[in-house]
Amino acid sequence: MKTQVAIIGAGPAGLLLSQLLNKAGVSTVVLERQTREYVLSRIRAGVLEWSTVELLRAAGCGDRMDREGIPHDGCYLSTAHGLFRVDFKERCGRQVMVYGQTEVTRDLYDAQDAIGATIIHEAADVALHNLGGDAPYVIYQKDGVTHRINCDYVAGCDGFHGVSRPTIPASVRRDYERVYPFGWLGVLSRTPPAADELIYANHPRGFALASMRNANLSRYYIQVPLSDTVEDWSDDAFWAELKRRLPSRFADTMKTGPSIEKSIAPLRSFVSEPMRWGRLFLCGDSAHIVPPTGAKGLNLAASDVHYLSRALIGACTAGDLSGIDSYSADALARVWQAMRFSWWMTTSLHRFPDQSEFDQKIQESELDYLARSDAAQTAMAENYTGLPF
Ligand code: RFL
Ligand code: PHB
Repeated sequence: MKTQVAIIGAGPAGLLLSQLLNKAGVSTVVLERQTREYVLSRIRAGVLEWSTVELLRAAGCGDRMDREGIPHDGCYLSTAHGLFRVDFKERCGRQVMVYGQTEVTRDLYDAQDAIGATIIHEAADVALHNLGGDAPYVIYQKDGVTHRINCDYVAGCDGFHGVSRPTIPASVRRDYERVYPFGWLGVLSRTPPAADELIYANHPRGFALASMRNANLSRYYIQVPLSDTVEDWSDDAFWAELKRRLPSRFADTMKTGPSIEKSIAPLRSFVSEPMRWGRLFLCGDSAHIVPPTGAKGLNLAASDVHYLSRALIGACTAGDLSGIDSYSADALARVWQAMRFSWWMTTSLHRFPDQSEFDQKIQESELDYLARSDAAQTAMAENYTGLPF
């Protein structure tokens, strides 16, 4: 088989890249390790920056998001000093869209089906070859048969545990990492959201977040020790702990119900540089991971896709190599801004096991300053709604 761009991974990065390239007349083949059903069953991010919203519209898959997504003008923060709201629209003129990653992925699959794109599922043992030369190729197994795809470029959109990043020699790569000493226990429930907007709560017992998917689907998280397992948390125990950490104004009226998904995710910040090696381009979680506190993971995948789609369209349709030459630097500049913001949200809102009384006072002062200062709220609003790309 021959294609211009072989895309490894059918997560949001791979599917959105494929969609934008196909629309511009660039051929792609997407190789995905899992089944389509598995990809569509993953519950992950829930908040889209406005630039992500606009990119999805430009890709021709924004109609359902525009009908069913919920634009939010701000969010609540709950701290030792009480509850306050940051009004994004007032501070920086922008909003975010609450629309689940599961729905984004479904819309992207539908759009890819509509234009007859090639997505191969259950592709095993994907291996990338000749990336430093002019004629890269990808080998994979499907149903016990070995296949080969010849291509001009390879996009590594295969997430943190994919094959693309490890293909870049260790001597070329530089990895930067921070692992946080706690995880998030997440619950999805068919209940009305606790509030009209998201609530980020800093509490002596640990962080909590009240989020939502729609008028009858809520997503909640609490900070838990890394040693905890899902089996340690019955639904009743989860609701009781969540209510303790949320402001009573919301906790007292909150509707609870059976969990329809429950999982624990570790938190880490990770960046691998560079994001290009020869004809291989890393995109999304394959190159970087953020802790979910700033809601940036999916949005960073979208900004990488923005830079990479423009670069590959220039190279494949006009022989213009300037975009592929600057891709890594362009993407990384924005990645590090989101890293900093996600790290700041995480360190400001969580309880760290080794937090000294001094650290505690500094954290309280940070949040107190945010509560009082227009400038601090503007900085948060600008970063939360997304720096431009
Ligand atoms: P994805 O979504 O991980 O997709 C990568 C795809 O590549 C496939 N793959 C392979 N395919 C072929 N061959 C191989 N060798 C392959 N190895 C892997 C995988 O099956 C998968 O389909 O990466 P992408 O597209 O870069 O998108 C990034 C986002 O998914 C990610 O940033 C966010 O979901 C991060 N994230 C969250 N972000 C938020 O903003 N808020 C959240 O609440 C939130 N929760 C989460 C998350 C990520 C999680 N992961 C990765 C474990 C919860 C979890 C559990
Ligand atoms: C979610 O709804 O899953 C969500 C929202 C905001 C975050 C993280 C996760 O910061």
